Amino acid sequence: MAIGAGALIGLAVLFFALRDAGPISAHRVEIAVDGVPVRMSRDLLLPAHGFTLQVVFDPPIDPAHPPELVVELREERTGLTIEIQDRLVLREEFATFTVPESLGISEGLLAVGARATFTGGDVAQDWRRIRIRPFFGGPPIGARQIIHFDFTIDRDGDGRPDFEHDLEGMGLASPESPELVRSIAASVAARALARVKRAYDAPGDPNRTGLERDPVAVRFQLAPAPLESDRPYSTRICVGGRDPMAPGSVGHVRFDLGNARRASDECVGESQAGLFPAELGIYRESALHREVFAPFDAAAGGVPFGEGAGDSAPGGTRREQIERAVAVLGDVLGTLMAHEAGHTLGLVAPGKPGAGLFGGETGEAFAHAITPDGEEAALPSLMDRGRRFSFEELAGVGGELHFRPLDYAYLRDRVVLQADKRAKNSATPVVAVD
Ligand SMILES: [Ca+2]
Ligand SMILES: [Ca+2]
Repeated sequence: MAIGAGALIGLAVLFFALRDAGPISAHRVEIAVDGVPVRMSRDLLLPAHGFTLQVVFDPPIDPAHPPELVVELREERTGLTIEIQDRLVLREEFATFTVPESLGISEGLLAVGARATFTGGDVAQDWRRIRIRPFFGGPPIGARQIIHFDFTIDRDGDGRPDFEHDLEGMGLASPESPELVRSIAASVAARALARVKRAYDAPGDPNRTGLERDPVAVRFQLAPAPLESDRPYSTRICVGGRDPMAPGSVGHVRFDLGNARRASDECVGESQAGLFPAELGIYRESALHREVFAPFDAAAGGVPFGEGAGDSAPGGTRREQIERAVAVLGDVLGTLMAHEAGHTLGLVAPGKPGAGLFGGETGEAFAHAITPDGEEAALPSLMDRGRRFSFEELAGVGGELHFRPLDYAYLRDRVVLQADKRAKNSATPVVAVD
């Protein structure tokens, strides 16, 4: 009964609001948070500051002739009302505002109203309620997290990085020349790291901050943290070799809900984890994989790099082929590294907001992105289930994979996961995810 009455009152308020606005407007506005589609952001919990608020225009506007726009925030508990007008950043499709700490918003329900008055007197408005919650124990990412991708792991104990052996196995460097292997390994690692950094410094402003850049505050590096004081914030993920317990897995790490463990070593211990480039052969049916690696693959009639005629010459076809192979392998590995790093940072929390972030709860979908309907999204994103991706998608053919705006908002400490649910989830065993 109470719910029914609430809904009726809500409808009445909306009805009068629409009637007050006069004739039906040709323009619509919708309030959104963190650039997340409204359908996915409905039950999100937000921190007291740092999140972004949008007024989305339908149809888009001409920023040279913007509507008169008023956004009002009202704390339901205290009645505190704040009007925002001049601090809105205007784009064609939306106006946006990052809520600063200085606004002093406190925990509880926040009513947000937006009214746009267009030239000619047309008015469009929207309002919604937002739930503000504190971060218990601090935000999940914070400011000091480091992820160290270690390409020097030597699990088989032969005194050489396993990754070098992987490259030889693919024919990308002849075992005859240790110097060549080291140089190719360094090139692939650098290319992969650059790809990871692009994922965490996303183009396209996923959270609609209105800023040129909005990088995640995590340092990604190929060397261990040099300072003792950085160690408590450093996670090591290794690249190289195979996991004998999980043949065919190109990578897996332990999922870390809420980034409860800032310092961790994903390379050693009971459950072996990391990236396993030697398993990329699972994609050998892909046209791109064939095209790129066949020239060096003895099994496909190729010649390992360093053993072919003209391999030591500065230019030529072989040189172009190896550069392309390094680039594709680096981009594929980097995409997988960005995905696994996401798991160690807490993506994607299983369940719906406010406990989860639309992460799957069972099987292969566990801790991977799903839609509010529990399906796989039509367009792939970086935290989809690993086996969904084709080799071409991992390589960024037709556009690189990105984090969903919701996942990015988590990485930027712009959403809060409900603490009581989190405690319950943490009690479940930590499992490795692909
Ligand atoms: Ca080794
Ligand atoms: Ca972690």
